[in-house]
Amino acid sequence: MCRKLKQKLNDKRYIHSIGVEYTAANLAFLYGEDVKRARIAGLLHDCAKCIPTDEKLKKAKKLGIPINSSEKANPDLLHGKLGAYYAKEKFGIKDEEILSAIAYHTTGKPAMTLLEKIIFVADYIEPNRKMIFELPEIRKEAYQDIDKAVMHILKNTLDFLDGKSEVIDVMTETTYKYYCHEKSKKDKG
Ligand code: DGI
Ligand code: FE
Ligand code: FE
Repeated sequence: MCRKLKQKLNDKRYIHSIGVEYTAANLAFLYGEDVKRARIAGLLHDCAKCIPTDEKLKKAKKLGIPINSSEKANPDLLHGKLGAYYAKEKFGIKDEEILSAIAYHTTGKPAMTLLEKIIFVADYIEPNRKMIFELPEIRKEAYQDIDKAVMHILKNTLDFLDGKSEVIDVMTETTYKYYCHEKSKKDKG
């Protein structure tokens, strides 16, 4: 699996994928997720990242993957959904939850499963990531309260995209609102 993945990625992306694999394994130890599934999802999550941008759009169209307006404006966002397709077709992954964790690792989605949250968070905090705003805090939160880390990452991403005047995927926004709402329900008791 590693050799095949290495052919599809540049060195930097491959090293990042190994980092996500091991970080996901650690989070799986802590929260009681299946370690093997976490490792596979972590390793493969970016398997479609290095496809050239215009080809991402072409491939997604050809495969009948639904493309929303933000994905059309920024086809790199499609690497999650395309990655889930390749994980299934080229790497033989049949576990739907692994495929979904790969598909939604960039935007998250409302009511994520534990495995989906682990991949979403591991992608952001893995040790090879260049320094991101508040990353040390988020790394600690990931091991104390994974939902807190999920929210913090979404907030950072939305602020970052806002600052760059980038299109914001409706799913990123929806996920953030969902987790804010969940938190306020929990705080009210
Ligand atoms: O693939 P990685 O770099 O490991 O990480 P990722 O899949 O989380 O992708 C990160 C990039 O995606 C980063 O540049 C921010 C961007 N991104 C995340 N959510 C959105 C987004 N970009 C846009 N335009 N809209 C989003 O909602
Ligand atoms: Fe990614
Ligand atoms: Fe990644």
